[in-house]
Amino acid sequence: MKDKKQTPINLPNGFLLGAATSSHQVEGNNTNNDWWHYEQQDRVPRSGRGPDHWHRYEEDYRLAKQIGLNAMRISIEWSRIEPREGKVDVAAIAHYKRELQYMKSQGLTRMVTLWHFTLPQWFAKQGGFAKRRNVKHFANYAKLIAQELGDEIDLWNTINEPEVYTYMSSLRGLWPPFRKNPLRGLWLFFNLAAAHRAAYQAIKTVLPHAQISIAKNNVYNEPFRSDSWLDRLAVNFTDWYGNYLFLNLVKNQLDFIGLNYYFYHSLTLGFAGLQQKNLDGPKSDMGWRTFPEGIYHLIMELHRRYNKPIYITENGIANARDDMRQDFIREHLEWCDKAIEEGADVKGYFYWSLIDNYEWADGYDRKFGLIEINYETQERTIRPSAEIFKQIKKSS
Ligand code: IFM
Repeated sequence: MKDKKQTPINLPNGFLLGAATSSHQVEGNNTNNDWWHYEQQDRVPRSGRGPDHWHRYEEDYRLAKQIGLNAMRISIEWSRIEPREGKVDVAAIAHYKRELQYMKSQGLTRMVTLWHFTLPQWFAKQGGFAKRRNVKHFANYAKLIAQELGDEIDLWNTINEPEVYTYMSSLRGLWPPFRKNPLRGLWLFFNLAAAHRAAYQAIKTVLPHAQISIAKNNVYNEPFRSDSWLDRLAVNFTDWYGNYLFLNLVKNQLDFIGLNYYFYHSLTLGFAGLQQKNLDGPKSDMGWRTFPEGIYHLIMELHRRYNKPIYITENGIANARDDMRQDFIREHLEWCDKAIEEGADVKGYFYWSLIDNYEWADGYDRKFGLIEINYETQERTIRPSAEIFKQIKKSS
């Protein structure tokens, strides 16, 4: 790797440098979804008012612009739009329209995710995405958003991290609805693919030129022993089901690829089964090993397999001390730059996250934000690491 601090990053003209958030993690008081429901039972930490982005989005987007970003990825909260089955809340639609228009006024390109883990409670009660017959509700919602807000959306994600959701909700049972049931997980996985396809068609009937994808979490897997056929088998198998199976199910309904990158695994297969090794090295406050080079390999593999434009829809680090974030971002962007030089059509990078937020079962303890939130006073403070975006703009 070249000297990190000296290397100019040559991002192409029009490259989107942005940050991401999701509705339940930042808005506060999303009282009509399944997470909120379980939060009141203390099955997961309470999200409460959180960073109150619902009322403070103007300040947050002004800060986004101030730190040098030109794009934002947000999600729309389905349970606000349709708090009860078939009942559309026009005030919520009007709110998102104002928010999206405000983003534009700040020079921010708008990528919107339709579903980021939280289900309207009425939909969850009917079995959520685990029931194939429910997919139509999601397609109806997608069509409604296309009709009502389509003019204000530049890039679309239907769903976020389908395999993470499947794993956490139905294989590990740590997220709502806390079912540890592999068969349910299997249905969920395939139904989420069907939900994406149906939503894609629904949006296109309204907006034929809409650019639509999903945000897919891919893990960079390496064999622990490169000369071991068993370790290579472990990697090939894990790549197949974890990284590419879902993408293959929806590849004809993707106008670009959205890549979320957080994880590097060094795998070995032996008498003890499948294991992760090489766990030493820099780690985030989540305990996740950081490995910037992995983003390059994942991009090149996506480029080879699908040959479509790629956006990094998420990449970020929980780092309360803010002593790793700047190098983390710089190094990931350097590896993106290398992938671009080698022919991959990478069009944008969204850091997770713009502001500190609700990290699901980990609550508010994890600090991913470029902007620190004081949850008592709601004061926003730009972290020193956010300076990186201005430096990159100057050097590109
Ligand atoms: O906070 C999450 C987000 O909701 C989905 N992608 C990973 C982030 C960090 O864990």
